[in-house]
Amino acid sequence: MSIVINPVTRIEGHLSVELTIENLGGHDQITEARVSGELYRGFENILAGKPPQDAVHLTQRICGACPVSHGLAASKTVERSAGVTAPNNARLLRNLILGANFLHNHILHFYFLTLFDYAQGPASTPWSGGWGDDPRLSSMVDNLKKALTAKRTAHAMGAILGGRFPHPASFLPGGFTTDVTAQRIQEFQSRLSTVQTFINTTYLPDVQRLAELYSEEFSLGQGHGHLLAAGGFDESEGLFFSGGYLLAGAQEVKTFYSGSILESVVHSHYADAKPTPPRSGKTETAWNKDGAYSWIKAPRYGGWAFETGPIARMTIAKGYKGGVSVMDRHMARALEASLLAAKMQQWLGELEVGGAVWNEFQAPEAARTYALVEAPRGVLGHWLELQDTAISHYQIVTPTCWNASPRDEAGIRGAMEQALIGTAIADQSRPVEAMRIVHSFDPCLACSVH
Ligand code: NFE
Ligand code: MG
Repeated sequence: MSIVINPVTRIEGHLSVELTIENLGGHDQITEARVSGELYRGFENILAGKPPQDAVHLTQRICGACPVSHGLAASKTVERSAGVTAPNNARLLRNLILGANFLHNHILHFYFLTLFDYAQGPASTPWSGGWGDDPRLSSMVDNLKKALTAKRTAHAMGAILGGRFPHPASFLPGGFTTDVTAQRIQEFQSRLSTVQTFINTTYLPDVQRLAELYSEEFSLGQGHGHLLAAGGFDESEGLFFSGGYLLAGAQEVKTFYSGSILESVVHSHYADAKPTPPRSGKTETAWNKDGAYSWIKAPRYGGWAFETGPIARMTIAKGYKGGVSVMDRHMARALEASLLAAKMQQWLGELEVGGAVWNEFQAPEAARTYALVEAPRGVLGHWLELQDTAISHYQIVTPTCWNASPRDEAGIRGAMEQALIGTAIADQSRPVEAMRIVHSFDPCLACSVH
């Protein structure tokens, strides 16, 4: 039989999941899966003809969950068009507001988007109607208010340095607009310490406890198992998270050449074209195209369908030694939050009060550039072309494009589709196993259909 879950709730945006469930070997399991992005946004086309500086603010409006990553990717892409780099203070300020966004995101994801696949929520709207009912997790539900405070505090940290959150106003090609003052550092630092304590004494232990209770989910939702990271958080030399790719079962992280990304549209609602690199790809809608079932394109690298996100960053850059599964995704996300909070304390200490935060930027007549950054959900790329000092071409590939992509020309499923295949479903009227898999990716559909 076929089950359609539409809309998938407790995510950002409009996602539909269609599952074929068959009885094989005496039990019901998922034998086919189609993941669809249900909405078209059109940001890439909106940007055409605009001054490049506008990309920094317009692309942030793709998403309220990860606007910082879009602001950062656009700032870098645009400043590179003029060969300008941001001063050291701006690098640190950018890391700090991106970090604040990661901490906010990861706490929100566990307590508000994931937990109710396992536990019953409070007996009031909007918590009723979930599929979780495990009474052993009631202490985690009791942490909901603390989690809300912690995520709000992380948001406030971003506003202290970003001017406002979400959609910080302080990004600027060539730097950042916030002056570094002792007061701002102190205000950020006191909040960071609060959030860091919450992560280390509540969030991480709660995830570890869930992983103990549901250890079988270290083999749930494994999928292709190929991991991709661009690398992110600039250090004075190198990156805090190094990038690369790791194929399932391989030991060695390989170099990732972003020029080899190809986007397929064979099953997407876009005019037919062969797989194309984003530097020349187009976004031309073709609703009702035969065989199309998603507004998400299908990025591929070397022909593989990669998964990206905290599990990829932690495995590739920080020696996380689990596998790739539902519970590994949650563990990697929580461990990343802890690691990042500690690192942010260090970046804060490196800020120079009163030091320069921007370098002059002037848009060149013509240029072609790109930037890859790490967003909370993984690899984010922006590609820019300028003509007559205006944007003539802009393409974006977001993390959820990788994770929730449809099939490609070779019939290879996207990462989330593949992770669903083979999953045993105990009760077809409540396919909670499928939701646990989908939620473990932290999908953002607003980003994916940009
Ligand atoms: Ni809308 Fe985003 C992140 C980006 S995911 S949340 O993280 O880019 O596709
Ligand atoms: Mg795109």
